[in-house]
Amino acid sequence: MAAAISLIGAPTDIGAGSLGARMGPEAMRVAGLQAALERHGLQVEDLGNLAGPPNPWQPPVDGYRHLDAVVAWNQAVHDAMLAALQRQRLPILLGGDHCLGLGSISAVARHCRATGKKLRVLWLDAHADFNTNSLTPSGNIHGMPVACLCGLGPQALIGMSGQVPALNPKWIRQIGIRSVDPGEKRLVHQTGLEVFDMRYIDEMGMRHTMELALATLDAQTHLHVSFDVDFLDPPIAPGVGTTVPGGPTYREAQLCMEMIADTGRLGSLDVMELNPALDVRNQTAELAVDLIESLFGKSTLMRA
Ligand code: HAR
Ligand code: MN
Ligand code: MN
Ligand code: MN
Repeated sequence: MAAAISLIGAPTDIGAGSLGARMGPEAMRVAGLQAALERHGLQVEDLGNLAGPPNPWQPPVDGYRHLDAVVAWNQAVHDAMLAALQRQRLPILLGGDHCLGLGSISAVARHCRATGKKLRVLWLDAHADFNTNSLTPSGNIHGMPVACLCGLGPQALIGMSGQVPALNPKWIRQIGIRSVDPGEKRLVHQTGLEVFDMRYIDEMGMRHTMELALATLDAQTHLHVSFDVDFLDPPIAPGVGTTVPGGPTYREAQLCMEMIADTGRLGSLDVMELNPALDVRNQTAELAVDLIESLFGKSTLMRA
């Protein structure tokens, strides 16, 4: 995991149900992300922020809020992530709301096809993000990116990787899930998504969960982690728009990140949904930085 890192900011809340995730990239920088990674000997460049349309805060049209603007932001994210991957960098997308996971993972899927790599996507989230325009209760596209990546969604979004679907559902593991809408739940089952929900983590523990989620990786696997900060238990991570009680504790989240680091296969990362307008003294951004350090191999005892 000596890969050099590129930070890419995507300052928008275009797909969200509350405003503020547009400030997420700056909060991560203020919390010292780049310096923290550099302290672990990693080489880090900050590519600054992408540009895109403003958030017009409109009601849904045909079950989507802001579809055109969501497409524009995702195209910018796709292009920046792909360019970084093509330079052999390990890109970290700083969101921004989780609709941008679509552009990010579409770029990763395209890169893996071009380089003959296998792809595994870990979706760390309280939500399955598997709605469609007919199932969504809100029209917010941050509730839809996983469905779009599996080919269920509007043409402008599902085709972004150059192939539909961008992902085989078998490549995805969802972890921490505890809020799924009724129609969304049926579609998750129909599609056969592998979901390690909070019930599973309660019963089996984070260690066993991660052993299964990371099973069958090999030297040819590109591991992408899409980290929605609302994955975490709300008392330790209040700075998100859609908190759901009963998420992983600090220790469980650390173990999750450490076990991913141990694979040595991490190839790209999204850090999404951080909303500084709802945070308390930037604590959620600071926690995210702490967890990202673990994801890149910080461990309690120094390795020689
Ligand atoms: N399921 C709800 C909806 O689709 C809430 C989705 C919230 N999503 C995020 N990202 N915050 O996971 O509207
Ligand atoms: Mn590569
Ligand atoms: Mn999400
Ligand atoms: Mn979520």
